[in-house]
Amino acid sequence: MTTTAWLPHSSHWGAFSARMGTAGLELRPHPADPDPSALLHNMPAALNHRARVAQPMVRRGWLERGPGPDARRGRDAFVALPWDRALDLLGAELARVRDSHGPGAVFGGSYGWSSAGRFHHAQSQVHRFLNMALGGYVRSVNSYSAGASGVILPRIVGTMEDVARRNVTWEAVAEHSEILLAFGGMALKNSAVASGGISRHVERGAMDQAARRGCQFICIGPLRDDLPEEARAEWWPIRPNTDTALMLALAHTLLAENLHDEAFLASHTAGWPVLRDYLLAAPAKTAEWAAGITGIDAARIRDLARRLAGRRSLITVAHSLQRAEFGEQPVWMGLALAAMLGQIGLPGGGYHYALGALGHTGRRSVAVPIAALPQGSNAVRAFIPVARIADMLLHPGEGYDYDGRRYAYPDIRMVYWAGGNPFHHHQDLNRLRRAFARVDTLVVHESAWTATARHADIVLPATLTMEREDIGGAPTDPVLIPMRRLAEPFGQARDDFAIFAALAARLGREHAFTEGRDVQGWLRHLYEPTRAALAERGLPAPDFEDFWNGPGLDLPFAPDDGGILRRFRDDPAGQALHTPSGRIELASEVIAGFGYADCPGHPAWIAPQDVPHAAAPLHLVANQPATRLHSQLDFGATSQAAKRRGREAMRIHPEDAAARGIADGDVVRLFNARGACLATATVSDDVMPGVVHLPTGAWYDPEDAAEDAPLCVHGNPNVLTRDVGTSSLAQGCTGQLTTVEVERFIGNLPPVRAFDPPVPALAAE
Ligand SMILES: Nc1nc2c(c(=O)[nH]1)N[C@H]1C(S)=C(S)[C@@H](COP(=O)(O)OP(=O)(O)OC[C@H]3O[C@@H](n4cnc5c(=O)[nH]c(N)nc54)[C@H](O)[C@@H]3O)O[C@H]1N2
Ligand SMILES: Nc1nc2c(c(=O)[nH]1)N[C@H]1C(S)=C(S)[C@@H](COP(=O)(O)OP(=O)(O)OC[C@H]3O[C@@H](n4cnc5c(=O)[nH]c(N)nc54)[C@H](O)[C@@H]3O)O[C@H]1N2
Ligand SMILES: [Mo]
Repeated sequence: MTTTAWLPHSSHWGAFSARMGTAGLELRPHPADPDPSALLHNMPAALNHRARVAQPMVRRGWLERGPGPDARRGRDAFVALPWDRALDLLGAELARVRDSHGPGAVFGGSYGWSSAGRFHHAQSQVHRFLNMALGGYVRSVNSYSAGASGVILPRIVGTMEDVARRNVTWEAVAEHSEILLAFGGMALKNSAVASGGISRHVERGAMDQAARRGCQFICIGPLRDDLPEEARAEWWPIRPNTDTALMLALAHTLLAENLHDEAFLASHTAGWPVLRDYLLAAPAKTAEWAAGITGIDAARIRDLARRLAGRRSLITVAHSLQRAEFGEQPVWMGLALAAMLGQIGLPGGGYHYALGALGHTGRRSVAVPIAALPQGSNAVRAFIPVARIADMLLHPGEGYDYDGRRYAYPDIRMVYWAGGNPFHHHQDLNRLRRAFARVDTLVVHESAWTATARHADIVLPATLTMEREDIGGAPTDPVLIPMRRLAEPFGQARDDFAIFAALAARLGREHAFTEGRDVQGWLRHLYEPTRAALAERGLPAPDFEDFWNGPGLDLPFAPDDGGILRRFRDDPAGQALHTPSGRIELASEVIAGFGYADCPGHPAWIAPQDVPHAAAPLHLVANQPATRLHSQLDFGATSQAAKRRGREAMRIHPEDAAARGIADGDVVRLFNARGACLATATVSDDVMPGVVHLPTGAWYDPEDAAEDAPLCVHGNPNVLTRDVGTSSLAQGCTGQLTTVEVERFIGNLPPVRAFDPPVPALAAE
């Protein structure tokens, strides 16, 4: 298919238009985008890459011996089958599990980002299918992004939506903020991405404008580049996972020097006396106390507290801080610090959880509804906190604590994944392999041979957005994009919708799943609420044909009104928060009542267990990658250009490199008690001493698949991270940080095979 016209399309990293030239796909960013993302360049390679899944494949052991636990998952050969045969086998297996164990034996949590179009959104498709055609599934709650904060924030201030989205906007930062204390920074690489799409990347410009006006940006974190140059920031390196101690010391100084806003604390918060007593109780949370924990000089801590007081200050806490042991604490203490400063609810001031973590934050909200596929209702009640998947599979029936209650893990026989990559997102991947070995059947829809696909029993090839028609949009972006098809499907790839419709037919539930609509029928149906709402407001509301043939439809924004925090500030009694006290809770009787030692009733310093020690003397920061979205399109041009010698680049401080005889460009081995991976060293003082930085997203590539804890030769840090919850409260993911040792790799360098498809076995019969 070659087209001469430029057709609109979209992705999580930006709206664009494209045409198929003779040399392949040509892309240009949305014309309104002031700062397009380089992640766009990952896309052209995807259309015909050898890593694509070309046809349905079934694992040989499963085909020969039938469903059942099998430690050969991830090491076995695959057999190509025609679509009808593969769908018949899968339909029969779904019916078997449902009939002999019930739908509660199917785990369909299927966590993952999927792709930008709203109809073909694979998460929504798989959930709808399992609800409509199977009678439900065990789901997952919360996210890897905000596992701890998603649970604690509603108990102490408001929902994620209120605190991380409809809060301080970038316009308000540009105009009003005077000092912005960013715990974990606000790296532009992160705000480049927004689920559902983004037409304008505004963060660089907003920080530039604020800094020019005189706003002081302070980046608290282990990496210098967690704030962009345009912010002209001070960089304060901090020992990882000690931010709560710094926050407590800032609070202590404010209190000791009477710089805190006693009136705001009295009118808008509950529990201040509890927190105040904790600040003063032995050991007093003084700057000297925190200096020993954080590695930051006590005099500088005091000075920072004085600089924050009496000005329009904004405290931001990145998601990353809570993706760590006791991750609830910095989220809570950051809020408490902002409450003491008394700026919450003022333009450009107060507390914005996760500002800049994504391109959804700091934005205004679109005032009309955006297409979303209805998922139906789930008849199965059982769920797990999302990052407890390996625990669930390894320990069926065992009890665990979560958010004030005791639950038992369900007994899962079948796992169904579409639109996510657990071998990207989960921690301690060697443990995850053992967990997946326990199930009867693992099904994956994928466009490429990710490690998850390689560990599956049934792999069904899915189209990319570029190979289908969809509607792109996000509730924080002012353009709805007709995502036109840019290329024919690769090999025999099918849309997830088509796969589920065919399976639903085999289960006698086709009409319930499709409602009699084809893709175009669904797009029209899902477009209608947006059109009707536009018409109701007297705005241009084209019919579907005109929308489909146009460049993208402009959507109105709701006003920038500061959200619930502004309303609460202005009228604390009339616009009370949905917390037990109706106020910001600096201490929570409810949380105290749970009696959790790992999450007490007020923000507290709890010393982490995973700290550097003789066998693992360095902190590892395993954060979001700058060159791709998670693991998506790791084979693309931008992602590949940043690798060195084919491996992921690991940054190390010159002192730590010298102590280990490591030179820039050396291949290194990172290891700890859980696993090991290779990477290539970049020696740089943009990372603080004592810390190495290896982003996530390099496809897991075990050297010898027969071993229990094989070396990943490509650089996936999740072979090293710990599969442990944040606390009994939220049980969130703690993958951001762990401890490792690093050494120069000597010996024969094993090749990277992550992008080579598995060698097909001959058909079994
Ligand atoms: N160590 C560590 N680990 C982390 C984190 C960390 O900070 N440190 N961060 C965590 C966070 S915040 C997140 S959100 C997760 C992200 O984890 P995931 O969301 O699971 O990662 P992705 O790589 O985006 O996985 C999406 C998968 O869906 C596939 N896909 C895309 N479109 C389609 C489609 O239309 N159909 C089908 N069938 N498949 C499709 C892609 O090919 C890809 O394999 O990772 C978490 N893991
Ligand atoms: N390019 C790109 N952008 C993305 C994503 C992606 O995969 N690629 N993923 C998106 C998703 S799903 C999410 S949830 C967000 C995640 O947003 P975040 O979780 O905030 O992003 P990270 O890059 O993992 O972490 C931000 C920074 O926190 C710092 N940090 C780590 N530990 C500590 C600590 O203990 N203290 C302090 N002060 N700082 C620390 C690290 O230096 C890191 O660079 O990013 C989104 N944006
Ligand atoms: Mo995330």
